[in-house]
Amino acid sequence: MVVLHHLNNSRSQRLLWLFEELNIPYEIKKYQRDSKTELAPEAIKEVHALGKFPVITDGDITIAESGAIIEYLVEEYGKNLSPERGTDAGRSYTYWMHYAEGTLMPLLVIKLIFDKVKSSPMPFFIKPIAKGIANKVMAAYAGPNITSNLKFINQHLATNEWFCGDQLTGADIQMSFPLEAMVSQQGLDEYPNIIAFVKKFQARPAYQKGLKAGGSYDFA
Ligand SMILES: N[C@@H](CCC(=O)N[C@@H](CS)C(=O)NCC(=O)O)C(=O)O
Repeated sequence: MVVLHHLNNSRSQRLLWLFEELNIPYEIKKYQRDSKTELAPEAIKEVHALGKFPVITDGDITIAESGAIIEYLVEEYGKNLSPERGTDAGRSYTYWMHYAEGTLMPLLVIKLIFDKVKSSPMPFFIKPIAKGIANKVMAAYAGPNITSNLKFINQHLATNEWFCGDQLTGADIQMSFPLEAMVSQQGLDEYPNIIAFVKKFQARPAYQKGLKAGGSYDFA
């Protein structure tokens, strides 16, 4: 049976949606973030050396990286969630599958780190310097890039029901985490197609089942 190593409030939530969508039996091994540092527990390093979530095992196969896991599960258990390779939809699938963790998530992580820098306790004379650096990086790099990426995604969703056309695929599941995290934290009122997309996938019965199975999750 496939085992999902699942961290609360994390990228592994989207895999629970995928399992339910594919209707395959799975087992969840739950881990909790440290309540102060929010870091993952060390125990996951016994499953995969890098100590990040999600990780799955399927018999003696171990796979990390959400994109690699989604591709594996879809290939093994649910080809209907992957468009035919060599078609426009197939190229789109590869693009969005890489884009989610290769382009979009790094920008969100930069924002998260600098927001943390600004709100962290520190000596009063360091605070303006730290705040100044954080604001500069956000204004010169991360901020404009996040905006251009959100416009790009919103535009894509204006003419595509799902990321690869008119059918749900693994790429939608891969894109779901950064988009629902941003909608829940920032609202994204100026990007109505992104909001509609998030509402649409969150309403799916398989998504709701995955949500119940995973436990606490702040972004739904
Ligand atoms: N690109 C990787 C990112 C893995 C990753 O950073 N996971 C986060 C969860 S959202 C994690 O394990 N964080 C806990 C930590 O760094 O201690 C993937 O998509 O699987």
